Amino acid sequence: MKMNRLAAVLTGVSLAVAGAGLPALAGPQEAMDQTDRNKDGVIDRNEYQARQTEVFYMSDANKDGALSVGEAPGLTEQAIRSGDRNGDGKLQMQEFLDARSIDFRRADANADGSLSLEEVQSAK
Ligand SMILES: [Ca+2]
Ligand SMILES: [Ca+2]
Ligand SMILES: [Ca+2]
Repeated sequence: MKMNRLAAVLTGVSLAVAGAGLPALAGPQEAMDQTDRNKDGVIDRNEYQARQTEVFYMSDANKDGALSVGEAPGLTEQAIRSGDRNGDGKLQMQEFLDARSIDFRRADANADGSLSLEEVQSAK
């Protein structure tokens, strides 16, 4: 199964802390399984945000309430800069969630406010 960025983000792989018990590789189906809490087959905004909140706490290794470079694989300076609005070089929870909600909108191809497995699969 091909891995894409959205699936990686949802499963925490791209922002995973080593040893957090996450699979080394995850695909869209795993992303759905971990995120679709009410098991209706789609990820709505609340589910998405709840999952991102978990990923944030999992990734915040030093527990300072922000994600900094190197705290998780894939958390590059560039990745942080794109969401860092207050310019402190870290992603606070709100900055992180806002950046992720752009991913959600981008992935929601038919703009119905939820992500189907297909949309997660074809997300870039
Ligand atoms: Ca759901
Ligand atoms: Ca941190
Ligand atoms: Ca910041």
